[in-house]
Amino acid sequence: MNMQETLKGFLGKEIAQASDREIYQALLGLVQGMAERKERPESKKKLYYISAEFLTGKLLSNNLINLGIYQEVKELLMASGKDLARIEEAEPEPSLGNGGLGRLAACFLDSIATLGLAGDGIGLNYHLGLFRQTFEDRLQKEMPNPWIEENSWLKKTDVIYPVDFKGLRVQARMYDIEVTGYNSITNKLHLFDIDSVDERIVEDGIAFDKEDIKRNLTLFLYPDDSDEKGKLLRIYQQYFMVSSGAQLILDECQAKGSNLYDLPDYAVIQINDTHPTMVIPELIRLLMQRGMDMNSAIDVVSAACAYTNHTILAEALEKWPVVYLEKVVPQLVPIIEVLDDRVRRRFEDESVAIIDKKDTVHMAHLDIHYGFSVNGVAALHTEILKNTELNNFYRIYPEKFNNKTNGITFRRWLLYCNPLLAGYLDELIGTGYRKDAAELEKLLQYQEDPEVLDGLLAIKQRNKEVLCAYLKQTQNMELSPDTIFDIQIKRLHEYKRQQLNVLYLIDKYLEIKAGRKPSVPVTVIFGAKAAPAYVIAKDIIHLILCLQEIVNKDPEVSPYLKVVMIENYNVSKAEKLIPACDISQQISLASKEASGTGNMKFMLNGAVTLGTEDGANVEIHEVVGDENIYIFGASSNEVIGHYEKGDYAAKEYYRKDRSIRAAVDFITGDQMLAVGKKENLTRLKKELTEKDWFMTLLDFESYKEARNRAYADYADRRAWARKMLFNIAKAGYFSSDRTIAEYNRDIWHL
Ligand code: 26Q
Repeated sequence: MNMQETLKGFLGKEIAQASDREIYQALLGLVQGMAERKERPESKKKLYYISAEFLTGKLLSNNLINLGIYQEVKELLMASGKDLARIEEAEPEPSLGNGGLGRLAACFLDSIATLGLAGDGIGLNYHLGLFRQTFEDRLQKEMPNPWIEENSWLKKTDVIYPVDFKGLRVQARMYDIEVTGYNSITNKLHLFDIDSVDERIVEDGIAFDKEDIKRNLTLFLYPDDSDEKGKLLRIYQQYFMVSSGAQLILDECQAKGSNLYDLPDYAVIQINDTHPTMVIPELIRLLMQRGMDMNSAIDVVSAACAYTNHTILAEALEKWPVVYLEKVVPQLVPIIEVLDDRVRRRFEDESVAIIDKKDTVHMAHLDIHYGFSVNGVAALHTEILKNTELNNFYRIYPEKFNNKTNGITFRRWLLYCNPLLAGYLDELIGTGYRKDAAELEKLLQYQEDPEVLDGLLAIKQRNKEVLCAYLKQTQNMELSPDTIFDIQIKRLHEYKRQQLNVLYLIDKYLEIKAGRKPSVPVTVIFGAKAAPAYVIAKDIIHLILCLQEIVNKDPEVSPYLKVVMIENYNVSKAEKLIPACDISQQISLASKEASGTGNMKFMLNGAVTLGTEDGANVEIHEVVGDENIYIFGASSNEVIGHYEKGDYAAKEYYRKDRSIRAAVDFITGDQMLAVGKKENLTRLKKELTEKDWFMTLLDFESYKEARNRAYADYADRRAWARKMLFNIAKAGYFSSDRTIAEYNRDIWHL
């Protein structure tokens, strides 16, 4: 049967007669059928990528591309007057992640399947995922984000495992999502859930009874854990995930003939940050239940588990009080005590203990002692782990530490989101780069070719027009594609320094008001969600929204500068913003951003980075060279030095630098107070002048210089296009196919 007949079969009517929703549902059925019939990898050993987040984004188009039928389906629909892009709008976006770590897990699953490796994901099926963000009175409001429909990518299975909490047994049910590789095999993402979850307990935004575990267990991703009840719920969620996952792993290995003593020949478990760390004691517990002695169980588990670290921020390194674990998972406590005891017998150093003097369990320490590999996610990040943050561990286990610089899947972040550029690359260098990203370098032969340079500019212009139309339609914003598109999209966090970007904009606003008009007009776009309990982050969102109001409504300024805050920034919005970007803002305080992956997506789509020497920016700088990136700010060594000496004083910068003072004072000036809330704005100003833990003011001058230089360079269109070309050509290294090949070569050995 041909595609048309199959699709009509699913629809039960002519394509032309069907609604976009009906066509979406039909394509879902068709794709799922194809994916199920695809080849599965056959191998003794399998990778289990266990993660609290999988930020997959929408799945329809990605699957059509990976199954090799995107073009055919698109044309087929077109022949009946249907537009695939409109049909995609009918698909709800699963919101099973916060940001980088979750999106990385999704890119990895794509690459694992593409490389034909046997590797499944294990996670949780949050019904409401991460909150949906709305703006009310220029403040962030959180709303539930239901994404599961009657007919969805999730397939309910009959696989059920009991999970025991103190005084409560629940049944974990497994749901599966097919993970199609690009012209390759299919793996699975297993998401666990319980049948008794009840969305109706949510009231007033995203508030709910945190103690009603049977009804709330898989409702939300990372419920607010600013209080004890929230922390306990997080432990419930984490244990639920790892216990179901561990049972699945052991069952699958035994079914393949493992006697469990040889578990490491059958399974390798990649622990995505510390959120799934309890899988280590849980596996030990289950192995003992299945008859193994404790010493062997510890050895077996240690040879099967590997840990990835994604942060050096102290507040993100998970620590659980033993008393909390006692309340939720008392069965793990004696095991963790034994694990700690063994460490204490071997090492006197208190700083490497698992349970500290205050009876708190350090999850990362458990991973490092009882896993065989510890990796950072960019070269600089891994060096900081080895030399500073985890130095005491590095000295004990130098052989465990390794770097795996992050990557992104080019299927979603080039072929799908930027078809014009992908098509043009096909014409210029052939399609080989689609499987072997390093082939993008072939583009370098065109660096002096005016026709190609103009071609790249024309594609960027077209993508900007498309974005303008979308923002007109969705946010009623009038924007001009004939301006520089300068974009910062990522979670809101003080270390990422959206506030630095804002201070620059205030400074620019004041300059324009003083009659110094920029030669090229600029459109500055932000997209960011703040954690619901993160007060200062929410204040920064308020500041951006107030500034948007002031700048865009000022007829003297708005012809030269526009500020746009995207509502509910998510993967689908990133796919629209990134291809239209000229300048990619990657301005974290050096040493704080483990890697960043947005930086790679922008580069691949021909944006030029304005950034600090942080995370993977360092490696981007290395491959593109000084000419094709704008680097500014203090180095990570300088920053680490300031922390060690405690000698950074924001007040000094505020006092000494007139433009800093004017910009900071503007935050609580009359104009701001006319549109914003005094409480929020004064709190933020105070934070910036009296604390400024992430050293915003330290880098202000050099940021301003670099950003102005980038704006000036933009005017020489051909020279700018050459920078774009270099960025695209050198992006191959940042393909997650390369990253996954390295994980497999050094860690997984599949
Ligand atoms: C921890 C404790 C309590 C509550 C929440 C958390 C928590 C939740 C989410 C801690 C960390 C996260 C997410 C971290 C994250 O997304 N890290 C990013 O990972 C990317 C992929 O490696 C990197 O590129 C980014 O640099 C890093 O910030």
